[in-house]
Amino acid sequence: VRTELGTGAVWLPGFVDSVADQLLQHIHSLSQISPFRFMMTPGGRSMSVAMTSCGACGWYTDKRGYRYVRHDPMTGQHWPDMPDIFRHIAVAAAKEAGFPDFTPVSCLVNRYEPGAKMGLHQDQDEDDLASPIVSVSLGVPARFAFGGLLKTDPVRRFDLRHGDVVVWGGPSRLAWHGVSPVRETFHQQTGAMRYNLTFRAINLAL
Ligand code: MD5
Ligand code: FE
Repeated sequence: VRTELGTGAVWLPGFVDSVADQLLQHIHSLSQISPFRFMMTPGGRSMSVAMTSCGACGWYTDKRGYRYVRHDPMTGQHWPDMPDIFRHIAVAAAKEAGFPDFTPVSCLVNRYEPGAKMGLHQDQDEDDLASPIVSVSLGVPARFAFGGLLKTDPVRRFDLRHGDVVVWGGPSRLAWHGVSPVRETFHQQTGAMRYNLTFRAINLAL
């Protein structure tokens, strides 16, 4: 199944169902190397979503701003390698959505506990806005808000479930989006948590 949510935004429900347990095991392993942490926005507020990364660089925020960094500031070491199965599912999903040249450089791993949310924002720290972002949802569902290119454009809301993949490319790459507070519920594989993998191509002289 392949549903176009907007121009360039392709929803692949259940795309990773058969490998979801393996993905969760890798999330556990890589979080032993670079732990989940609550980062600080440049405005000085702690995020409610806990994050870590794998791959050649990782998204980071503190008082100095949003950026990609080659080393995990928490450990001083490189971020853990991107597992092969992560890279393979990201490339396959992008291909399925019509982006055959996608090469993920970084995977940001988001962990939502009950009540965690992500306010309306655009992803524009990658300096490669021609490439899509591939996102993989695992665990408890989340209500996702998908807007337009202007912050004031109306948003559509829909639920992202365990195993779903969305490829955000073309004009949707810079659409405003957010995640409503995750409700307290139980998922067999993740307990109360929702995880989201976001695969990104980065073009920065780091
Ligand atoms: C999430 N994460 O569910 C989402 C999935 C983030 C983030 O938003 O920045 O970590 S990625 C959703 C996304 C990316 C790029 C464009 C659009 C959505 N979009 O056009 O709606 O944790
Ligand atoms: Fe985002």
